[in-house]
This record gives sequence, C-alpha cells and structure tokens, in this order.
Amino acid sequence: MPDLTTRTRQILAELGAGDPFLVDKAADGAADGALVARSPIDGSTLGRLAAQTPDDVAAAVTRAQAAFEQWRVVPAPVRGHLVRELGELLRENKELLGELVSIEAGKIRSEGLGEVQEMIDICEFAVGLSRQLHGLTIASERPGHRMMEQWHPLGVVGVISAFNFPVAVWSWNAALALVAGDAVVWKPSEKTLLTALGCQALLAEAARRVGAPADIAQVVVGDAAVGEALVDDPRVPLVSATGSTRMGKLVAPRVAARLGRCLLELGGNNAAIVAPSADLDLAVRGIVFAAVGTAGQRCTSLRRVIVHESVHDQLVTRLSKAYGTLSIGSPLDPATLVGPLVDAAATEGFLAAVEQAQADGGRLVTGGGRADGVPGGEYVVPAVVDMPAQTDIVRQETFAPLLYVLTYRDLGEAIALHNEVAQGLSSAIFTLDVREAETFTSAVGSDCGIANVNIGTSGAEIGGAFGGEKETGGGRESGSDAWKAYMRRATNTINYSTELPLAQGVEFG
Ligand code: UN1
Repeated sequence: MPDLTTRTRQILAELGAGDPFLVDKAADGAADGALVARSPIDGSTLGRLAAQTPDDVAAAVTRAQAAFEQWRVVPAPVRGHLVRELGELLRENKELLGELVSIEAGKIRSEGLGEVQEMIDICEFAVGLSRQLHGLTIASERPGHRMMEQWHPLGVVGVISAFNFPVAVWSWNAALALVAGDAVVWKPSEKTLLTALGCQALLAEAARRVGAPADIAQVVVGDAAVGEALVDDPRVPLVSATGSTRMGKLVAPRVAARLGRCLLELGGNNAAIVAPSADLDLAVRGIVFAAVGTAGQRCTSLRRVIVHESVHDQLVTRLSKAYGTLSIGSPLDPATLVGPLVDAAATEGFLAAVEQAQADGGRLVTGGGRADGVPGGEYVVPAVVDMPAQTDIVRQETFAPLLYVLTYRDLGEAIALHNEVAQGLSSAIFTLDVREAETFTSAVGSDCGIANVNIGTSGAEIGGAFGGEKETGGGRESGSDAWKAYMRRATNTINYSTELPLAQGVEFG
C-alpha cells in the first residue's frame, strides 16, 4: 500500500486531474501562501496548491458568464446530456473518488462511496428534470388572453461547500444548475481541495465529450478572500453556501447588500424523540448511526435524544453498550466505524463541550476523550452525556460525535424541548403510536425542514428537498422542486384578441 500522498496523486492522475495547481515540493506549512492539503487520517501533507486571488475569481466569473450565454440557449433536455455524462463518469470512478473522499475528509470507505452514490443519484434526478422544468398555465381574467409562466436560466451560480460532504453537496448544486442552464463557480472548503479538483476533472471530461462550453463549471481555491470575491460579485445572481451558521451570517448580508439571492444550508442541532412505545432495537441502531456516523460531522448528525422517562434508563444502558462496540481508527480499515475528526480544532471543540456539559450537571455515560492507541490524526471516543436540562452547550452545534440525552414526561414537553434551539434542520421521532407520529410531523410538531418517523436524522435521500429553517438558513437543495432556486420565473400574459381590456376592470380613456 503506497503512502497517502503517493496514493492521492495516483488517484488524481487517474481522475484526469494531474494537475495545474499542485506545487510539487511537499514541504510542510504554507509559508509562501500556498494552500496545504492534508489527510485527517494521520495529518500527513497530501500536496500544496497555489492559492487563487480575488482577481482570479473575477476572471473565472467573466469566463463563466460567457459560457452561460452559450449554455442558456441549449435546450434543457440537451443540457441534460452533460449531467448524464457526469453521472456515467462518476459511476466508472466511484471507487477512486470515494477513496479520495476517505483520504481527504476522513470518512470510512462505505461513507466515502455512499457520498459518490449520492452524486450519481442527483445526476439521474437532474437528467429526468431536464425534461420537466415545467411552468404553469394560468387562467386569465381577461377575454382573449392567456397567462403562463416560464422558467429561464438564471446566470452564474456561486457554490461554497464544506469539508464534510466535499463532493455530494457540490453535485446537488451543479447537477441542478447545469440542467437549469446556469454556469457554476465553486469554492470548495480549504480542507478538501483535492476532491474538488477530482470532481472538476470529471466534469471537464463530461463537457468535452458532449461539447458543452469548457468554462460552464469552474473551481476557485483559496482562503476567505476568494470566497468573499465570489459572494460580492454582482454577476453572480445566486450564492449557494453550505457550512456553519457563522459562515452563513457572514455570507447572507453581503449577498443581500447587492440584492442577490442566497441558498443557505447551515448548522443543525438535530434531535430524536424516543417515545414509550418505541421499538428500542430500531431506535438504538438509528441513533448510533445518526450520532456516530461520519464521526458526528454531518449537518444532519444527531446531537440530542429526548427520551420518555419510562424508557430512559433502558435506552441509555443500550446506547452505552452499543457505543462500547464501536471500532475507532483509520477510515481505510474496513473494520472501522468511527474515523477521525477533520482537524485539531474539531477535537478541541469536542473535548471542551464534553467538559462544559459535565460542568452543567451532565453525567458522562460513555466516551468523551481522545482515542488511545490510534496513531496520528484526530481520533476521539464518541460520547453520550445524560443532561439534567437543555443548557447552553446543548443548544450549540458541536461538530463531533457528542450526543446529549434529555428526558421528558409528555409529548408536548418533548416537542417544546425539541424546537427550543436556534437551528432547524433535521429531526426524528421513534414511536409506534400513530397519533404521536402524526403530531410530530404536523404543523405543531417538529419545526425542522426534515422530520422523520422511525429513522434517524441523517442520511436523507436526494429525492426530497434538503435543508432547514431558522439558523439553518431556509434553503432547499437537491430533490423535489429545489431546482426552482436555480432559475428565474417569467410570468407572461399574451393577448390574442383585438381588444385591450385592463385587469381589475380599470377603464382608461
Ligand atoms: C451535510 O452534512 O451537509 O442527509 C449533508 C444526509 C446526507 C447529506 C448531509 N444525505 O446526511
């Protein structure tokens, strides 16, 4: 098995990204302003990339704008060919790209592959959509008139993505934007630059094969200044940003200041209610995957369990037992279930939150420290903390495998606790009681964008609209009618009569 750096370069070469950005000397540090790609598996340097500048972003947007002007007149079903080809290339390269996701983001192999599958799924969805960008026909109040709406391409879409879904979230945006007739300029997380270059290489190949404009999708890499240049560019009508609420609060006012549109997919503080009637075997499995999968680094990861007092002790005992069997280590080892956190700051955040929860009166049920015996990398032992109340630390999103347990007496109290946080992404209830399930998913139940019954909070399929309310930012991506965010709607009234009646019965002259 070659070392991670060598393997990464092999993968990038095989994906066709053998690569204008890579600076060859693998020296550590970024003294000359270069970006350093690292693996959270062992902290090793995978490569160094020359950072781009705000001027480079402006040039990329100029090229994207020109590509958009060609692309918007290509019929939508023909635009679908580009995304179909991308989906084919992703199928062919699923193993390679999945491995690169594992190396660069630290996901276990199955989750790295799952992320690429999510890309393939959205490509299929978008290809179908390319023949279904439907507008309405609307009855006019005037004789001899017809009203309709059309959906037109919007322009250059800026995509800002996070480290934890380094490839799938780009594909949700890119696949829809491309069939919608838009161009895409993508700023990936500084922590996952190489997977972005891999995706870009596949997209460029797909564009070459179908004869789409080469600049229709581009990547810009760099620090916050590069992101800001994209966010502030008035030629970018839509900025789709995924990441922390803190990031969203920086992006949204800047885009609003130029009256652009934002599609925000920000933090979650996702909870599951476990009712007295819950199938506890199922609940434990659902909770453990949602809380511990991806080492707790999904925006949909489960952070809070709100359990009925009658099943509290039983559930906590079972969770503790299940957590005791988790194998922690290199995500490339097929036996591993819990890989590393992305960097040292993430570990610090985890350890500080565990400590704060205990200071608030929480009882550490299991885990909570650094993992012993795992060489290199940021490995922690997933934690469960039984809390006496929903204190400040519980209301915050700690991006790590840390699960708080809260107790309730009646469903109203559980729903109140559930909704009493600033975030509103994903949620679940485990119950066999149809009244409870329906109440939870009703208007007076969960206030989240995603509300599930008898499954966990994470691992949504692409067919539904994905996103959430409150500090999660309100955006919806991927399935359902999320495509509408990537297009502009024109309402057309057509008069085929010889008269000119005015609406609302107005007489003029
Ligand atoms: C994210 O963490 O930003 O529902 C996206 C899920 C995945 C997507 C997560 N399909 O967990």
